[in-house]
Amino acid sequence: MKAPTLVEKLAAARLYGIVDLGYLAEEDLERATRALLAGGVDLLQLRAKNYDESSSCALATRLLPLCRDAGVPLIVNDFVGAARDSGVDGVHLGQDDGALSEARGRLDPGVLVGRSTHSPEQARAALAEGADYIGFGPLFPTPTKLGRPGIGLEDLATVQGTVGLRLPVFCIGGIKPSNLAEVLAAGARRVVIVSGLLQADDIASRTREVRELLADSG
Ligand code: TZP
Ligand code: MG
Repeated sequence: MKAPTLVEKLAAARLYGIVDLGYLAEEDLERATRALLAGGVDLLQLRAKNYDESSSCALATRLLPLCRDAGVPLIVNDFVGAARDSGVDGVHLGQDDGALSEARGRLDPGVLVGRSTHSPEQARAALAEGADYIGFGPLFPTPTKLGRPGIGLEDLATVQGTVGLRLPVFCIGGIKPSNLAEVLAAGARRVVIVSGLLQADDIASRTREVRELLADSG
């Protein structure tokens, strides 16, 4: 059987994991990456908030072979140049990280460009701007993104039922195995989980547990 393309992998993705150096020591990066991949994340992001572009690029270069072996797309947060120079599969940009068209112009064709969104308006704007996927949240307040209020679950079904028909919407922010059912019942189809996976004693089994909950939800 032919291997799925990047676009097909994105379209099928339900669980997006992040190796976040706010939670992991640099020397634990490969161990955590292997565990998330073994547990079955569909996409993986490198999030290295206190690192500059060239350090992020070096970290991405370390992780890329692991992700390639697993057939899981690797996405770099914040830095278009790091994504380009490391040859990963995508870049993830926040609201203040510049125009998506500018990012796309600096990347090879087909490289994914994702956008963080915090409201239905921003979700619609990201669609209009040509994002390949969006993050939508934080649904709940979270120590991973301090200072940002939770936006709650009220708008989720509308965003999933509109923007979500045109591009993948990954709900994010404070999602744990314990509240995943509530998030899915509110209309989420796909989720990003950071601390809920990385803070587990056994990251791979926590990831498997979440995968099963997602699969059970249809
Ligand atoms: N963007 C919106 S919420 C968030 C990001 C990066 C952090 C999500 O982390 P967690 O630990 O799953 O709440
Ligand atoms: Mg950013």
